Amino acid sequence: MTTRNCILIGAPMDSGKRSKGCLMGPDAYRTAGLPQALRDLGHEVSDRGNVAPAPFTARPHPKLVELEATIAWTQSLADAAEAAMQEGLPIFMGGDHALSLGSVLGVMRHARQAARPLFVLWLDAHSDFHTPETSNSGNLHGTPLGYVTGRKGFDGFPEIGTPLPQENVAIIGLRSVDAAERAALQDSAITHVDMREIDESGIARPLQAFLDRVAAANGLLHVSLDVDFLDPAVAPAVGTTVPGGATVREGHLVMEMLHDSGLMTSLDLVELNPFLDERGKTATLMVDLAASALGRRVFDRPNRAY
Ligand code: 6HN
Ligand code: MN
Ligand code: MN
Ligand code: MN
Repeated sequence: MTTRNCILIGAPMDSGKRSKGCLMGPDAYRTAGLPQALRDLGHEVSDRGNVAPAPFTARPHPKLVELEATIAWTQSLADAAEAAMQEGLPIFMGGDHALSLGSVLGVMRHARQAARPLFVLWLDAHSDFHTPETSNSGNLHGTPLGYVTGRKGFDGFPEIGTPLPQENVAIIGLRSVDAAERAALQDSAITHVDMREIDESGIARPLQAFLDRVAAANGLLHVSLDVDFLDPAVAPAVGTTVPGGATVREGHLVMEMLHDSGLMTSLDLVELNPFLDERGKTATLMVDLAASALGRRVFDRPNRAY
């Protein structure tokens, strides 16, 4: 198995939505044993501690939640992502999904320098394709795919340069998409796979088709794993639970296929809210999924009771 240089980056970002608790995520991943799980697989692992937002001044906004904080996090996380990409495989321990505004931006900058196309796999119940204008909730964790693909209305955020092509994005696990997002998504070239499709034909086929495209283009692959991709029965520690999500095995199969492909170059673990967890079971499952993405095989898994 290829040894990877895993760079763990804590991103205790909690500004992407009203309900709080994701700031405890990085320490929950550490407590659940993420660094050791990856070392046990033979990887180099360095935990770089937690990133902090760039300095900012908070101002009230009629609709958007913690806009200035979110912009400040986007700046610092983009820099952290860009730097870590030169050294190895960054794993962002979130933090809510607004952290991907920064992590994906930093990875885009790296891909540009490396002259490689970037692909993004979004594992989520939601499409996170809003803009600050289309969002009904004002929660910016619902916007990162809108931002990185170049949708308008992200005033005050860092310039993204050339947008991520919609063709290079696949969202898998969908079961809660707002009307404005649905219209934009259907008009887009983003690959979107909902739970109905997964129920009928399985998760492996659309994933493999996407991975084949990444491989054919010699692309970099950023994976963004939202806790709510998983069914709330097995992963309750998230503020945006939607019933009918991926099973434990569907989650692991995705991660195992990612490992076998050898294509993943960066990973976000987002939306874990330890305040809502049950005896650490969601944090433990997320650590196990990350381990599968880095080479743990089902046969070798430790005995766990979720
Ligand atoms: N997430 N579409 C809803 C909103 O408020 O814009 C939910 C967003 C969920 C965000 O999955 O990270
Ligand atoms: Mn999300
Ligand atoms: Mn979600
Ligand atoms: Mn479509």
